Amino acid sequence: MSKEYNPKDIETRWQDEWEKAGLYRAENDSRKPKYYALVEFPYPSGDGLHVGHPRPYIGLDIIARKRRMEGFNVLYPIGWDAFGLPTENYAIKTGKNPKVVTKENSDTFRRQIQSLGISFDWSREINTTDPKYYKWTQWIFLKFLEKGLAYKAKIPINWCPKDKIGLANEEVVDGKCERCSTLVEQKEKEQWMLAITKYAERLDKDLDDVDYPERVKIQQRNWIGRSEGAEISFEIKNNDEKIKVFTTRPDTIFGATYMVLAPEHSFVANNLQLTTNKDEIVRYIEQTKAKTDIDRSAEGKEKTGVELKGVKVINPATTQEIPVYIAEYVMSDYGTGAIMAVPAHDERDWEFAKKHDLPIKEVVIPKVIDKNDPPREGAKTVFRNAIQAIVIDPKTQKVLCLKWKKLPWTTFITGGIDEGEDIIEAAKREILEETGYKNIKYIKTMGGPVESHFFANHKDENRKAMFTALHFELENDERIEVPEEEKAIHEAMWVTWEELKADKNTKCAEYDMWLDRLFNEPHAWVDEGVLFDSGEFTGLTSQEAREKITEKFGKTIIKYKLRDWVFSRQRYWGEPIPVVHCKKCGVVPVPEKDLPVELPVVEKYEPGPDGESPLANIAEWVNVACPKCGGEAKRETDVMPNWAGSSWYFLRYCDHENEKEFASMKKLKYWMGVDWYNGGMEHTVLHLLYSRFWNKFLYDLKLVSTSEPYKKRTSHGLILAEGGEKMSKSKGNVINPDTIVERFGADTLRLYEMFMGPFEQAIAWSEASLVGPRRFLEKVWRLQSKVSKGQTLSTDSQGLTLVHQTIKKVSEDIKSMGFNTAVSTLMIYANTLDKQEKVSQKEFETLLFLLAPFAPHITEELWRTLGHPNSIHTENWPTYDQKKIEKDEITLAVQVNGKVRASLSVSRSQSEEEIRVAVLSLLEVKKWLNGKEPKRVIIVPGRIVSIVT
Ligand code: ANZ
Ligand code: ZN
Repeated sequence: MSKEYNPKDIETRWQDEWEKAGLYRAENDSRKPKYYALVEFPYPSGDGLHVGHPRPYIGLDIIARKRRMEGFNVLYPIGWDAFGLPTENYAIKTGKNPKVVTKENSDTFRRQIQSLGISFDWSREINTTDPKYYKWTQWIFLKFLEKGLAYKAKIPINWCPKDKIGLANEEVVDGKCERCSTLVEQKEKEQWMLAITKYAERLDKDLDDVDYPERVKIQQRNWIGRSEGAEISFEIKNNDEKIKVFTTRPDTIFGATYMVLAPEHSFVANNLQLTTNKDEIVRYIEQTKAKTDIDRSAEGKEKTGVELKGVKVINPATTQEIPVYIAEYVMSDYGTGAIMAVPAHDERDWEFAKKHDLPIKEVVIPKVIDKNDPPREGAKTVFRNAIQAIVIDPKTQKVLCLKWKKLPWTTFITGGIDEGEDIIEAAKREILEETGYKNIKYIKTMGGPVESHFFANHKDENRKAMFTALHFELENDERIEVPEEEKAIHEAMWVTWEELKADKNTKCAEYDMWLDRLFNEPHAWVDEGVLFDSGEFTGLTSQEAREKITEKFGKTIIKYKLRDWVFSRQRYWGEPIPVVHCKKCGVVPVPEKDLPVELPVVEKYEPGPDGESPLANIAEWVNVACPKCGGEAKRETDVMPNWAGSSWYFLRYCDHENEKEFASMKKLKYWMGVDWYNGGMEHTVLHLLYSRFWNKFLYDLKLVSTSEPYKKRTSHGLILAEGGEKMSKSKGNVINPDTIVERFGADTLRLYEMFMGPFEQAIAWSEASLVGPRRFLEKVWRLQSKVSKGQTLSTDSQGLTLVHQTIKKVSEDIKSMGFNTAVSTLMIYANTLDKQEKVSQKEFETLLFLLAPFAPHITEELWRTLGHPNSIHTENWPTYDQKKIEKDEITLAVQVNGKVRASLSVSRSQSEEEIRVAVLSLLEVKKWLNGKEPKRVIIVPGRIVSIVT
């Protein structure tokens, strides 16, 4: 027993034993309830594992292990997501076959993961590059094809003109080719597409029913980009055609002063003959072609465009003719590829209108409700057309205000506009009447009016005022005498903007708005408000107007930002797309019996001519007989993107050896959906969306049992290098788990990674901190010498409470991924046991059970040393008794003659006599007893002491 803790004696021995016993194998045809825990399977890179990789594996390992101990049949599988660029590029560089590279790399990964004692069911290991696996990836592709969801389209791809290859987005760095730094172009190429947009609505809506972190749902929703709006047709002058626009702001239609089409809009190409500046138009279209969507829509970028001279459309609301432009900021593949431009209320349209000198017409005005004096119910509402004059003294930059005498108000100079009166005249008149200043210079009218709602105290009525603000400057101090009746109401004074802002009586709900209009560059006002200058809709709120205007001029539609998925890559190391191109029959799917279409072994992995896949260079592979007519045909040489294999791998784990189906419905029904899926935030958008899409598609074909694959999703934080930088090979700061296992043991590494900080947060590695978890394990090791065999759980009530509290806390923390606090709870518990002279076997075993998911090797060793024949990992998870947890201390209310006068803390174990003595010695009680003996003292255990005098 004096033997020291040495993980090297223990860890690999138990790992071998467990594997031999098949301890972590998920059972088929089990009667037990199932539990499916899943982590994202890794890409086996040449660098091997770094310490960041195991964080999620350990986290879900703890959950999987606890679930097994709770009696579940657990599926916790792993495999390799092994197609992809780094391996291909490595193959190009070294001439090594990617298959060989993949085998080497996954062997390393496997060995490393196994050295950590993760309870993966290795018998179900899968590899996406194994033909037995990708046969089914190809099979699913053919289903997409059969259902019309896989199709070919010409779309722009990133193209390096020097290397003559298509580039994945991640190979474009700052717009340049990652290999040769040439500026990347956009080039149209025929690509296979998957129609994920057909599932946009469900992918959005069904997020309601899954347990994902809110931020994950938000990211998914933003990517899908659901947008409710209106489709409105604009007639073309002297032409029977119409152009449809998509707008989310139909309420602004009266302000649509021009129209913009995407340069690719079919109307442009089809009607060039109508225009008088054809060359200019064609040149602009050519220019835009080379640009990416991100370039085109970048904020703050100069808004270029060209008018289609000779073409006009009619704004259906104003019936006015408006010009038509093409501009790169309108995308061809969103909405209808055409917009009604409303410069007054859209930033991009504003910038464009400024640049091209187009009219800006304000049609929605702010609606302001005075929070200090909101309109009152029952009071009559009076409409006013009014001005606010903002007079500034250029010498002091102070502003002229009115301090009201009988009301706690500070206002600008304000007053009604008389019928037919010019607003500048009205403002000047008010300034003179109310302040006496004679020489005032008009600067500008500060934008359109604002609709202001407030209760006018001095008139006892609600006001709905259309305020227009005007900016003036004081020329000199010359004043006339202000009439007495004005003086009685308010007094004029000069204040600074700060004073005005700080003055709590400042009665100007529009204050921030005026400040913005006074001091900032004019800009679009994009918020909602009240309609202005909009015919019969004037005065309606934006929301009311949206409905009414849509009804009159168009129809409601829903658009999504999501685009169809570009599903082909001109590469080697991917799943061949299983179709054949026949001169006679066109695209012919490879018959199911001929699947998989295997990747041929080749010598060179460079792309083919004109950016074709390297497969195009292999004539013997490419040329085949058409499966339909037997004539000359060629294989498709594009391969699938890396996302393909991971879009359905969770299904294959359920039935990984099935040669007849990708997985049988019976097995899927038992195992799916995944109960808990943990993965990185970097996969929150694409992988999660793609796999949800494939699952839904297969669900619709009645080939899987649930419409959502994952019931619950969580994300772990990254482990950063010491100092907080990202670990990367190029920075030379990568830490290999092998060295940690060698020096400290796998259990210490596991415990450290769980203890280092909250699981969801990024955290820096700290070598020095590994000592803590190691010492803790040594303490647990030493505790075995204190165990008095056979003795049952502590009878000491405090000890008993701690045991139950610890079970509860650790159980709950694991459930909520509070792994770090679970570990500290176990540390406290171990410390308490360590302070005892003797430790009962029960107390010690409880510690081992709770620690087993975190440190599976040491707990197994200690458990067996106690003489148990079976693995600790098949034992039952300890349960707790809530009653024993409630704090030993309880608080009793103390009543004197029916009224609560005091309270008293006592231990649960105190006797009634002890309580009686304690109560009667309380100062508050003595006061009421006044030196006399109580008539009665009634003790209701655990609740109340009642004293009658
Ligand atoms: C008029 C308008 C007035 C608009 C206004 C906005 C504000 P989301 O919310 O992203 O769906 N739009 C429509 N199709 C476009 C395209 N193909 N390329 C670029 N912009 C396009 O945005 C919808 C709004 O974006 C639409 O509503 C349209 O401009 C613009 F005060 O129409 B709006
Ligand atoms: Zn044919």
